[in-house]
Amino acid sequence: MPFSKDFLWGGATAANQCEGGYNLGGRGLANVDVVPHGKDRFPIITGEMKHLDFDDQHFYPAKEAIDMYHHWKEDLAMFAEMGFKTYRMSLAWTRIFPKGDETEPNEEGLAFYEEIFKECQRLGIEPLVTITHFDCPIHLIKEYGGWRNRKMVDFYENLARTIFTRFKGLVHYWLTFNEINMLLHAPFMGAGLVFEEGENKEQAKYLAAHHELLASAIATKIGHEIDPENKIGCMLAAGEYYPFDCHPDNVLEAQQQNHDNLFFIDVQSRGKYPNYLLKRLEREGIELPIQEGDLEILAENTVDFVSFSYYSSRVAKVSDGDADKSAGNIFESVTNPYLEASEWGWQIDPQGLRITMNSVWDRYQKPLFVVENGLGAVDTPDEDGYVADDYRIAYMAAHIEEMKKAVELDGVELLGYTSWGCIDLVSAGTGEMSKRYGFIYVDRDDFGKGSLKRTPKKSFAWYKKVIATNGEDL
Ligand code: P53
Repeated sequence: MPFSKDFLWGGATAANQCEGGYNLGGRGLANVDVVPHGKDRFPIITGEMKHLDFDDQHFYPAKEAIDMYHHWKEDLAMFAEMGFKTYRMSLAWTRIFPKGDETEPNEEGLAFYEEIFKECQRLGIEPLVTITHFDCPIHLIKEYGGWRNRKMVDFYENLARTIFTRFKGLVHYWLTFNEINMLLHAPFMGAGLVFEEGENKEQAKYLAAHHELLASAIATKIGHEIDPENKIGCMLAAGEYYPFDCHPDNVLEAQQQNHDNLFFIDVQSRGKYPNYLLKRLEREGIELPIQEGDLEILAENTVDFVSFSYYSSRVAKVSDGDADKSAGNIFESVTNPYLEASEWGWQIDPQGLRITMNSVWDRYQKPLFVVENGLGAVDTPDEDGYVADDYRIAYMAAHIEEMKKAVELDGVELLGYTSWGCIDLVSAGTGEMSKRYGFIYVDRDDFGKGSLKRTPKKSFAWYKKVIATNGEDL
């Protein structure tokens, strides 16, 4: 049997993509609330377009999302019915600190999450909590400029201390920042950055990177002090870069592109900035805002495990124009001629999961956790509202099969697997509802119409069987 009997099977969501209730319970506004659906989304999430308030021209899907704020009990019951051992979710920072710089938390927000965690424990589900999943209080962006400001480290520390204290004993698995390397690709989502005119963007990103890495290490320290039972992990948007071919230029290019993503995890897991990064920043005239004592904090507070999302592998080729670029993702990649793609142009590569797991394991030698994987697809319900999503089952079965090989044949240590968007939710990249990942269909469209009714898809029964057989019967 490849998976241990306490293997953590489950599913994953993020507050900003499912919770809604954006103005309820004393919650403040966050960056993700003001990110609309439609053509302006991309320039906004990449920090190129300043948009920090609502207007009448756009639809804002995160405001209500799938209204888990009011449906969480019924949703958890469905997760329990599938046999989830864990449920990955994130906290909305602005429910707990509405503006972000208060000293005292909002009790209503803390009580909301406490209820959820208690219900999880009652159902035998271990919560896996992402402290920040692409969210940053809008006040901290307007007043302080987001993560380019070192004060953010203190605000995050206050958040971390508050939640570790309050949820002690209810939560044991934590992730500090979702897809921390996304900061380089979608800096408004990843770090609350909006670029000023004429600003050195690279410099701003690496300021933010150092502050987040420091905040992550401080949270790890506090989390361990408050409860030695806490397991605290980092989170990488993974997907190995393959060289386009065996031309050494392309092999080197792939290695360097992998470095650009992995340096964050090198810091969080090995405890120091890698030389390749320090040398490159020095060449480019970018300075890291390292202050006395920072390097010790990073060195002394490394993570307990390494988690990552995996949707696709990527391909690196020394640039000869944009002609063969693969569509549909924030990460640059050229098209891999050996692979099929999803309806959104994400290339499908189950073996890439085994390859990625091996690379990450070889590099860090810490337990891994696959905390996102899945297929975003258009689902068409029949007249009873039932979706026969065989394509999703095929995608997931193939990936779990390869994950099994990484464990059984290669000896990679793996804590668990949580599929992305176990219930349909808003897409982070596009803001659409129609890009669905769930085992549970939610009746809502791209413009907020629909009853919000939840209906199990064919994959619901399939995943239940996968969990019941501990991954034997795919
Ligand atoms: P969507 C790409 C673009 C945006 C977010 O993505 C991404 C990625 C993955 O490489 O990261 C994660 O919704 C993220 C989730 C997100 C999921 O991928 O664009 O952690 O929030 O929903 C899927 O299809």
